[in-house]
Amino acid sequence: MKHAFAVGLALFGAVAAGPSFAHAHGDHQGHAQGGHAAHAHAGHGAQAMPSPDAMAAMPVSASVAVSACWIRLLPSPAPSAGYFIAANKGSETATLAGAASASYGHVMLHQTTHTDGMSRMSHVQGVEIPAGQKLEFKPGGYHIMLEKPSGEIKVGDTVPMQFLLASGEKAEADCEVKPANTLAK
Ligand SMILES: [Cu+2]
Repeated sequence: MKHAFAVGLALFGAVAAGPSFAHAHGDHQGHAQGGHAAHAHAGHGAQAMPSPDAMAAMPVSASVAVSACWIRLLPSPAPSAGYFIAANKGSETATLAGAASASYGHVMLHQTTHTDGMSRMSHVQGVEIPAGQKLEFKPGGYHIMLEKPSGEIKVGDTVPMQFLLASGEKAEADCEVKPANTLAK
């Protein structure tokens, strides 16, 4: 993922350099093509979470903020679920591509869907948050699935969580650990 992050920076560089090369149409096209391919690659790479070091090096988003994060603790080895509100104060759609925490070895974005009275859970690659909108991750809908706790996690603990955006930025929140019978914050 360090690679994908570097590609993201290169893409930014290509876009920033664009106007100065506007007269050289051929070159500009070349940059645009390369940039597009790099972007697609970075998006694909977001399926695998970056290393903790890479995550730590990512800039914090100025437009996307996560709040009201809490975790419904289930006894291990059952996965616990995390819920929160992601607000996009920016002027462009943001895509939440994943989450990570030092307290869990495996964190995935999930969605619960209900069809014909059946409820099922699926892994989602990315969740779009339109400009100016809030998206609530709550029981029965989007959630983060938390597996492989790195130590004992108890009700009342606070778990730091990092949220990866497809832009290569991150948002951070502290999640309050609540009992299994909690229905909403
Ligand atoms: Cu799930």
